[in-house]
Amino acid sequence: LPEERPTSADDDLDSVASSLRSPGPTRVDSKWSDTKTYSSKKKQQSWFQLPDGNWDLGTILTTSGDEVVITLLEGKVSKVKSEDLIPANPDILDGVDDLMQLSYLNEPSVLYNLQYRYDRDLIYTKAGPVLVAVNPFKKVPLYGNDFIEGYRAKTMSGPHVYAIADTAMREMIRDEVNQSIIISGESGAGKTETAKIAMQYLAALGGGSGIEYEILKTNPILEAFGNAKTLRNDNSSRFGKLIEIHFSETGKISGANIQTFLLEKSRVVQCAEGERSYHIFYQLCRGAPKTLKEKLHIRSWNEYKYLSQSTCHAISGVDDAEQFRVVLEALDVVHVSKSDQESVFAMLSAVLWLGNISFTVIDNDNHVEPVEDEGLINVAMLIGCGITELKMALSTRKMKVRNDIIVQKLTLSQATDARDALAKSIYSCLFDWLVEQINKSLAVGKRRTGRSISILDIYGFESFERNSFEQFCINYANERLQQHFNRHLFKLEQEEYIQDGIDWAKVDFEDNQDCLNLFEKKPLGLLSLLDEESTFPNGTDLTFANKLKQHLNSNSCFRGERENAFSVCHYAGEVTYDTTGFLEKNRDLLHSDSIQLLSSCNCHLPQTFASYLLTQSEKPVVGPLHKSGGVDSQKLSVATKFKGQLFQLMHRLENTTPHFIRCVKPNDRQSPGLYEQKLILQQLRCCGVLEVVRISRSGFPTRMSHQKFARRYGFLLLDHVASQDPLSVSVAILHQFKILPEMYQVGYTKLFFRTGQIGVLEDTRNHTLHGILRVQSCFRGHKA
Ligand code: AD9
Ligand code: MG
Repeated sequence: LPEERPTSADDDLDSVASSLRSPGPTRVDSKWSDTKTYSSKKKQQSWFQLPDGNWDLGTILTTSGDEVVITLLEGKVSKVKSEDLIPANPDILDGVDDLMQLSYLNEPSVLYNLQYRYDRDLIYTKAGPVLVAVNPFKKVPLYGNDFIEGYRAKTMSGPHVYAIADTAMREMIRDEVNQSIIISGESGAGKTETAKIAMQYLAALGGGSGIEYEILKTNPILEAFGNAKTLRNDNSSRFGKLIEIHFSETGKISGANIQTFLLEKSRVVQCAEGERSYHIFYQLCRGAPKTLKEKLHIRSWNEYKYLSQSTCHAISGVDDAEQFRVVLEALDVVHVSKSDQESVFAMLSAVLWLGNISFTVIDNDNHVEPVEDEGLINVAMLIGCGITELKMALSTRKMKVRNDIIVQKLTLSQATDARDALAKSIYSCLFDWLVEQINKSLAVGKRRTGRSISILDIYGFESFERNSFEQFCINYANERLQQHFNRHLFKLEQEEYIQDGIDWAKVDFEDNQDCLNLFEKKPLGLLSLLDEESTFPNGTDLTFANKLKQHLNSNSCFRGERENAFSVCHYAGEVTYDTTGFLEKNRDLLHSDSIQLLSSCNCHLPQTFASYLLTQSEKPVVGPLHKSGGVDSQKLSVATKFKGQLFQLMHRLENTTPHFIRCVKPNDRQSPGLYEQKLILQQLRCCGVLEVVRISRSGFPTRMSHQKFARRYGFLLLDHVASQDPLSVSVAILHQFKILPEMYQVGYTKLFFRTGQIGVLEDTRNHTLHGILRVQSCFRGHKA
């Protein structure tokens, strides 16, 4: 009988980390495989790793010592080491809808199972309590009213987002506990689509008041203003989102609230080749009616510097003008008045024209003045300020020296930064303002029941060639979410064992608290040190990196790297961050001159934005403290604000019953039918799906009711069993096959097995059945 190999948590982290470091072929990795628990037997199907890193299924022909001869699928015969083989599951387990049902839980088996289903458009699979969704990149016939009705009436089952939403709905009503659906995955994996599918289901079941229609209409608005085409995803969300949908006692939707996280502002002023800025800009340029275009001075996309930095301006299959009409209609639905809509478009036009403002050098010190051209005039007109005031705000900075205010001229690069900072601030305030309007429109009525289902669509773990401040924040968020995930899962496992009355030996599971401490500890954690360095006038990205190395080198989750870099051992692997730009992005300064300019405008949106920016400034101090005691706004740093949001989010989630959906991207080309094993495996590791498998491996992952077990294997019994009740038959089978007591547990309703155990029984069952069939056919042959 196979022996269970104890796995150490350190082994696990190391192997994940090293696999991320070297993107080459996946090693035959003891972590997720049952290699050691498996003795190669003749006829047994096994996974064999090809030189390209992919796995192929082979059948063992002969074994001698350490060596095995196998035939691979295309008929090729190879001689391999038995330790390089990983057991495959019996055919009856092909495409099981829950990975927990696999007898052999190993990476190739999990990959194969997902692929088997994916090839049949079954894009959803359970991994125990987690739903795995593999992006089909095409329309799949799994949605719509018939399916919604099927899942509602329980005539349809099987893994599905609808099933998750349905469970959330039922548990909310039954247990009177708030629910959350937590969706994660990397860019382009399908999080936003999945969130929309869940919303559709909840809207269909909880609809009636009309508010569900408004909720669905928030999607085109937020996507227009917060999504953009990137190299990874034509419709990439550049912000995180939590939507909380409230229900009445009878399960009808009574309102909703949206919270957003960390919008990527830099995209407004800077955009990589092949990518686009936010969709709304192109929609406005292409879809605005002529009168609006004339009134707000809207031109073609290629006349704007911000938009023409990238040659990419269209998305195949998307009609921006048509989308603009969709957005207009959605804005009507969420009660943004026509005049407010016009103000919104005026702000967008102002942002675009800001990018066209240029400067001329006026003295030998490289000081500049804005050129008084169309760009400058249009911006002043659109935001409602004087041309002189705008020129001043863009080219000078007021400084307080003792009791005097002096005016300092800006250099070209300072002025350009001031201009871009203003554009970014206007855009991000506009985004916040829109979310505020949406929330007013969706506000929960007076009859609050306090019951809600929240859907979280947030960026997954990111590890690129070059990782910057954004990845730092995103990965920190994922570290927090992972802890939430682990703790919940652990609790669930425990509950199921206790419910069925079995011995619960504590499973060993990895906590990522050390890594979280590295981020959060005060005063010597990554975030504190970042804030501290951000307040130093002479702080630079290099002094920041040095400070980290000085204080954190002894931390096991931290590694100092060359000059401007450091590495963090995340749960999903080690990531190296380049500190270039960290301090500036963390400070995210807008000069008080610019805020004052906005507050002096005679249009209501700029004034509102100024008040947003001022309230941010009143918070604790971060931002370089000028030796002269400058009048620059001093505000909460980006990282600290994000941490605050994250704590609030975790607090909200902790009071809910979570449902996890892990989205997986099968290829980088956004094309249907292409299933790239290596890419998928890496994601499964990063999003903790294999961690679920690991946790279960330490316990008793295979479960079968007494009835089913007795029915399936009862005929293998050699001796007569006195009592025919399923429990007695089951126990007799266990005895006959000499299954070691530590390999199973008998619960009240189910038998619980350690991994691999059912495989042994299943093999015997198959051999016996084949034997019977052979005897039968011989017998028939004789008769003939
Ligand atoms: V990002 O982190 O915001 O860049 P997401 O949100 O994970 O990313 P998204 O939901 O935008 O990815 O999905 C990317 C594309 O995959 C969509 O535009 C669809 O074309 C495609 N997709 C995703 N899920 C489905 C689906 N269930 N059915 C069909 C899908 N197509
Ligand atoms: Mg998205």
